[in-house]
This record gives sequence, C-alpha cells and structure tokens, in this order.
Amino acid sequence: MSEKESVLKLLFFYSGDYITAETFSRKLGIEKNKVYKHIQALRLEGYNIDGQTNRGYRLSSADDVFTAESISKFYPMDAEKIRIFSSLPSTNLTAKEMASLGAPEGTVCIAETQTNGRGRMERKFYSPEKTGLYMSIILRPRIAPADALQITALSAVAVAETIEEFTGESAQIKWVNDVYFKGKKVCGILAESALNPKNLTVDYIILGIGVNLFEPKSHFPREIKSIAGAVFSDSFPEARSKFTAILLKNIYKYYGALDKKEFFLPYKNRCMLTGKEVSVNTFSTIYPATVLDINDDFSLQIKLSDGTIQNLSTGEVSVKLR
Ligand code: BT5
Repeated sequence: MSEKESVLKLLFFYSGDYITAETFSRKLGIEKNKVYKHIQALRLEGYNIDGQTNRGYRLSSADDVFTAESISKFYPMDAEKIRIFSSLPSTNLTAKEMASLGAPEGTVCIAETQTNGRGRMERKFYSPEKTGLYMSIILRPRIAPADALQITALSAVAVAETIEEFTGESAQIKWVNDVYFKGKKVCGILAESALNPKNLTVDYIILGIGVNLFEPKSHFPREIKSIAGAVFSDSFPEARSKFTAILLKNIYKYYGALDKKEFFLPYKNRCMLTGKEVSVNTFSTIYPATVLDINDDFSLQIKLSDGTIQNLSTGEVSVKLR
C-alpha cells in the first residue's frame, strides 16, 4: 500500500475525527511534512478533507466517498481486488476482459455510471451517475455449467437480505434475476459464464449486479418509470460504500458454502411469482401459465392451461405477471 493510501485508510478509520500530522507520522512511519502533500493529492482526487491548525485533518463524514478503501472499511477485504471506474460502457464487459487476462476470483469491477449497462437478451440496464451500484464480480466456481443459475439465485437472496438489513422491510425476488422492493424493481442481475473449451467446465462467471439505491435527480426515464424503484428515499454518508460492503459480505456467506445451498429456502420464501398467473415469453411464443413452485435446481415449475407441468430453467425465458 502506498503512503497516500495509508493516509486515506487512517482518515477513514477515524472518519469524522481530526487526526494530527504527528499521529499520521507516528502511526504510519512517514515524515510529518509529507502528510500535507498526501492530503493535497487526496483533495485533488475529490476527497473532502478539512484541515485545522492544531487539530489536524478530518474526512467529511457527509462525503459519499466511494473507493476500494471506503468499501473495505465496512467489510474487510483486499482493497487491491476492488477497481472503481468513474464511467464504463458495462462493468460486465470490463470484468470479462479482466477475467480473460487472468484476474483472480473475487476481483470486483465497479463503475459510478454505465453508458451501456446490459440486461439479459441484449436489453439495457439504466445506470445513472452516483445513484446506483453497478458492480461485476469475477467468480471461478467449480460447478457444472448447468448449475450457474445458482449464482444468480444466491445473489438475488444476498441483495434482498442487504436491502432488509438496511431498511428493516422485506424485499421480494422475481424469478429469476430481479429483486423488488415496495412493488418496484430495484435490482437486476446478469451472470454470464465462460466455459473452458477443453473440458467444457465453467472457467469463470461474471456476476453483474445493478441496484438503484436512490431515485435519480432527473427521475427514471419514461420507459421504466412504472416498474423501476429505489431502495432509499434519502442519501446518507458513505451509503454506496456501506451497501456494497454488506452486499459482498452476504454474497460470500452463501458463495463460500455453495454446495450447502443454504440460499434455497430464503430464495423460495421471497419468490413473488408462486401461485400467480403469468405470461411466459420464450421469444418465439408467448403463452399463459400458473406458477406452482421453485424446484431444487432453481427452475420454475409452471402449469399450462391444458394441465401439463413444465420446468423453466433457461435464462432465455421471460415471465411477466398477468
Ligand atoms: C437485468 O436484466 O435486470 C439485469 C441487469 C444487470 C445490470 C448489471 S449492472 C452491473 C453489470 N454490468 C452490466 O452491464 N450489467 C450488470 P433484465 O431482467 O433483462 O431486465 C432489463 C429490463 O429491466 C429492461 O428492459 C427495463 O425494462 C428494466 N430496467 C432497465 N434499467 C432498470 C433500472 N435501472 N431499474 C429497474 N429496471 C430497469
């Protein structure tokens, strides 16, 4: 870690309190006159740091700082694995490039805004600046390609639990990859697998998660106004860092014990389609059905109007409430 990064880490550690140049120097083993230089460099990067003679320096607690360090303050992890970009076409695409160049499991790629945020089947995910979390995680699980749906499922549970931890209110999951809160879609998940061509096992999975944390100032665009919502009505200090940290903690809780599938019941219990009349869109046909249940492999069990039972497991199917 560079000296500047250590200075930032200490500012975060004492968030809201002043730290003297002597304390920086003593705790970090750097020369006192260099502290000011690092503080100035951090200010140029956008950190809001107060300085007062005799009291030292303080990071403004109202600053919605969003950096690798600010995230790892709330969930201890290797900050070097977190990359935050101010703008990207799509974090999934950048993460894919990083993974194909050998980036390790657990590498996190975040953008403050996406100019071409992607949903399933080439749909778009609206990703305005600083009001949402747009994140892709590189995972290298030892699973069969058919089990990749589990990664989407566990992430949906992790997002729902994170929302519940912050708000105290329940969130629902719309099979397969959407999280709803107060009747509106607040999160979409796009997990994309790459196979190893030699043995056709999973080489890596890019787990892309988009969460609307706040309503954008210019509001949601007309096309999604009626379906999209936000988790929080007001901002709070370090909101994006805290939410990201708790979400990563919740994802790893399940991912670390993937074979136990402890996310199955939490998924099933939050499933908002069970018992509902839906339209199934396979992109060649649309037909009505009733949702019966979620199967162990996270496929959706439906009943057609002639009584036939079907299990939908592919991501190339869209299900809408009727
Ligand atoms: C999804 O697809 O919802 C998956 C979205 C995944 C986004 C993340 S962000 C980080 C990573 N990088 C990426 O490029 N993508 C991932 P789908 O189920 O196909 O839903 C897409 C539909 O959701 C659109 O056609 C709109 O109707 C609606 N939608 C678009 N933007 C939205 C938003 N911000 N909030 C709620 N709904 C939205």
